[in-house]
Amino acid sequence: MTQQSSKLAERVRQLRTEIEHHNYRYFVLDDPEVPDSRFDQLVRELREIEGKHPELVTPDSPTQRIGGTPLGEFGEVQHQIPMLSLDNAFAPDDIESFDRRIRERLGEQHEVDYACEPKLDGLAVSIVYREGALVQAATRGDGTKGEDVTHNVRTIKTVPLRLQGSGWPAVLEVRGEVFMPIAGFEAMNQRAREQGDKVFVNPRNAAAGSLRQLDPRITASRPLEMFFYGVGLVEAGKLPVQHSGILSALKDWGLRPSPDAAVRRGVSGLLDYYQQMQRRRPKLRYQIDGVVYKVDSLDLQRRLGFVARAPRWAIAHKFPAEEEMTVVRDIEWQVGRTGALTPVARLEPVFVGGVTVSNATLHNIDELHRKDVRVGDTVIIRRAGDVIPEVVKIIPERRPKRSSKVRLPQHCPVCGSMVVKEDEEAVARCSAGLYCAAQRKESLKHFASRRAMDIEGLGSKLIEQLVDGGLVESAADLYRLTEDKLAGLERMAEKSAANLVAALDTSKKTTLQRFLFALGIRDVGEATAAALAGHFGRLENLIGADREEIEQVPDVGPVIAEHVHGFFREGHNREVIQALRRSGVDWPDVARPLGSDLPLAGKTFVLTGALSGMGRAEAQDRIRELGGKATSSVSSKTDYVVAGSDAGSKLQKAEKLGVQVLDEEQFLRLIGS
Ligand code: 5U1
Repeated sequence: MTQQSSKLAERVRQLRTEIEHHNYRYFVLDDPEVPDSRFDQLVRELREIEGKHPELVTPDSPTQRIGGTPLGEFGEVQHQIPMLSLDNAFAPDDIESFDRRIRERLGEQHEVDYACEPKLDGLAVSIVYREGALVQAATRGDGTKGEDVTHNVRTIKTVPLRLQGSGWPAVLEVRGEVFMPIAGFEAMNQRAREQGDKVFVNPRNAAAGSLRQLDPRITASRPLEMFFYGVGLVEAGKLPVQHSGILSALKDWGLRPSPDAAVRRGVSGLLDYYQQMQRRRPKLRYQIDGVVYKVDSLDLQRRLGFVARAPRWAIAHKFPAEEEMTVVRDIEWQVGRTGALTPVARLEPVFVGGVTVSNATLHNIDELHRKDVRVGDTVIIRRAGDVIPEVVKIIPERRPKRSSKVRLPQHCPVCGSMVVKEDEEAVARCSAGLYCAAQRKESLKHFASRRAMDIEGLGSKLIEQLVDGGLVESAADLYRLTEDKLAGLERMAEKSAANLVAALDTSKKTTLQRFLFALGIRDVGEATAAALAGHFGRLENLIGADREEIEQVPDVGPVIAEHVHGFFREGHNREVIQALRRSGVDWPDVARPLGSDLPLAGKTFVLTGALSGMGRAEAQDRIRELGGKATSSVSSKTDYVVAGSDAGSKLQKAEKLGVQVLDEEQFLRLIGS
């Protein structure tokens, strides 16, 4: 070897070590040391040298994730140690029995320590590292034989091609779950829809479909990740004697375990963990279908052994299914605050996501036609967390013989006025505005809501009674309600009537921002209302402004400006505003110190967890640019907590204090990204 080529070989080694280190910081520790540009520069340099000197390329080089030509078929891999399955539990009683069986078998009086982890809804995969290099990856298959997916697993960026650190066994088989994060799944399906390609039903199917590609370039283009949860074959090396210790060792070697893994003691510890993860489930960036408990001590695991194909020392505690099958009894149209017609499926009641569901949204007519849902269809319903249940898809094979396509009604089902649908809009609307009782009711519900006029005790049911009974037509009528008038309503006690009148009185002292938000102008959310209030300072200035002036407000585009301008040109709206003012609804003028016309002026934010689309510093900068304040601890003065993935105690505190929590998507919308 010439002096120059040995220098190059040394540089290649250095670059690989540095790139692998940065991969580890980024993917495993979630704490990158260098900006992306520096990382890209290192990879570029390595590619350049390898391009000019192919003799220096090795299979474990970070440039070699996508290698070789597409396969004709998958090879078969015999698992040296079978990949077991897990028994399932659903109720707390099942967990008590599991713990009792374990303690009886062990003759143990004391509480047992369990390693707890989320159970990812993905695909179990085994990977073998020899001398620290990834040599084989296989699916679980039937537990004894799987498919060789080495070429595809190599393309997953969170799977290291070489182990980090030191002390790993000469042969180490690791096992874990390959999954697709929800955001990646949705983006991928969106692209597929745009290109007229097949869409995947859920992230699990998408992960399985992506891993079972004969062409690794396709797998490489899919947003797959992997968490590791255990080991199989181990040769020439020692591992810690507790499962939790093994997970720590895997992490040190660059094999990322779930960040939510924890050790808990006894049944109460397990049930506490279950509830904690169930609360977090809707906010996680990936799907889980339960949690897994494993006896932490490997010695106790060995003493407990196996029954059939499942270990006695582990169990999966499943969450209630988020998807279920049921039948559509009817499809009705609901009219919203802005007249939007939403098709709603009335269902045979079904238990899903922990509650009984009998209605599910179909979003809008385009969505309804895309899914082609019809009365009598058997459908899959999804309810995740507190999200409104929705129809995922129909089962075509179960469609009754005679069924007909649902059509958009020509007239509003509530007031009979014409329904209009602009070509470029997905929604169809009732054209009657506030003359439509449905729109009136929804506008009043919005007007009274907590973040608008905050009229305590004026809930949906009561508003419906008031409108149906002819007591209230517009928001101004609310302030003309008296105890006597209210007392005539069904189920209205004297005390409640007095309380409501008092609450109405209290709500009169408000802020311009809240008042503007309460008016329910189309597309004017809280941030836009704040921006308008800050910019114009006084309502009269906004009412008198022309469209161009309104468009000057940060983040107000031509469409919103048109809605705002149009709203105040409408005589009926101005009359209602005057009547409200005459009833005593009032606010201080907005003082305009520097920056107060920015949309987040006066709002305090706390960020917790990781955002997938931007770094924390960038998010904080954006908040400040828009006039808001980014602080680090949650208090009752915090306006919003932005919860990224793996959000921690700040999220819990926000929930306890009733502070509004935004997920990444809501936050991005708020900051206009
Ligand atoms: N998190 C996790 N998922 N999971 C699945 N751990 C885990 N362990 C498993 C399986 C099938 O099996 C071992 C307990 C044998």
